[in-house]
Amino acid sequence: MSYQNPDVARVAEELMAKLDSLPDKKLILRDPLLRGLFDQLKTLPPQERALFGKEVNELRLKLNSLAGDGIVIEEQLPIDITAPWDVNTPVDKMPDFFPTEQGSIHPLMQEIESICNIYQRMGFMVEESREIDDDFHMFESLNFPAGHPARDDYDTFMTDEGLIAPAHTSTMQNRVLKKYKDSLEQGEPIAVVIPGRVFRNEDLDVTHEHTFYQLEGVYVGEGVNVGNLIATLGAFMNEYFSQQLKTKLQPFYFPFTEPSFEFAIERPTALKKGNTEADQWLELLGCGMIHPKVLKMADIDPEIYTGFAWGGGIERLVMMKHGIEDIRHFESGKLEFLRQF
Ligand code: FA5
Repeated sequence: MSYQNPDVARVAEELMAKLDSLPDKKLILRDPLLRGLFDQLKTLPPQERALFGKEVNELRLKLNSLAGDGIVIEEQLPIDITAPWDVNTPVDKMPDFFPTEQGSIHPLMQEIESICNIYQRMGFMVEESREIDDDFHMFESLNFPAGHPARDDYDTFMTDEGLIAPAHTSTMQNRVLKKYKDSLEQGEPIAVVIPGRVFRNEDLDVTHEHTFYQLEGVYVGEGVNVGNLIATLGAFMNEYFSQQLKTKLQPFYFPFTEPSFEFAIERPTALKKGNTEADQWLELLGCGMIHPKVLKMADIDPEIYTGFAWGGGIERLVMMKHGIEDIRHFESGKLEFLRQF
């Protein structure tokens, strides 16, 4: 057997040479050289650990079988040293679990569940987003051709190979349109919401994070119009904030919707401020009628079907509901913040 790691290869060679000279071959399993490899494993960065660990384990198994069948290794060596215990750990040495009553679901996850629950009751399916994507889904499928200036508005993180950490959940639009195209053609409108984690190269402040959650919504059918968009979002907001709120649209620009809007709601009572126009309204999300080119990219005929889409920041919505003043609390891990939920 040859080992890729030079340290494992050297120790393997030395231990093999030693094996024959030992009065009791089982002693090879206690050799400090072998133990040294396991100590070394603990110091390695995670990306090197897997291969190194595999090779050290292979060497141990080989020595075990050379030392004779049926050997019971009294002082067991770990199988996965990154785990807090392993299959060989005696019951009385197992670590204690924290009692479950000391843990809780993160407030964002609780809210995502309740947001999705409202949309499900409105007839929407919930689909999962993804955390690595490509140029086609981030830009091309959303009507940002190469060189389109609006590409610069999304400060994306990209690998050298061109993979992209999605900067918005709109990357999922093409996928859900294609997935539900057949049922659309059988008369069933496409109604999907997609919560997901997104990433942007941002200057951070109380309302801007580099990693945050969005909720995308897509609705497509025959004769769908802006009135349906306003009614759908308005119904959601009333349910989420448990009160009847006025809503308004103001013109905006996204390459993948035409016309495009920003959707604002009247400030819920708990967040009422002064009396100026700016104090009355909260802008919550981007939305619009799905651009015909986006439908065509999914082989949906825009002459027959129309639809709307929207995408909003989940943290900002939750901040408004609970009066949270700084978005950075969510990922801070601070217990005094988390225990309030
Ligand atoms: C978009 O991301 C569009 N994809 C929205 C959309 C979807 C439009 C479908 C039309 C159709 P925008 O960049 O404005 O748009 O972000 C949408 C929302 O994400 C914002 O309204 C805000 O609530 C939230 N958001 C944006 N940047 C941040 C950030 N850095 N930190 C926290 N929330 C953010």
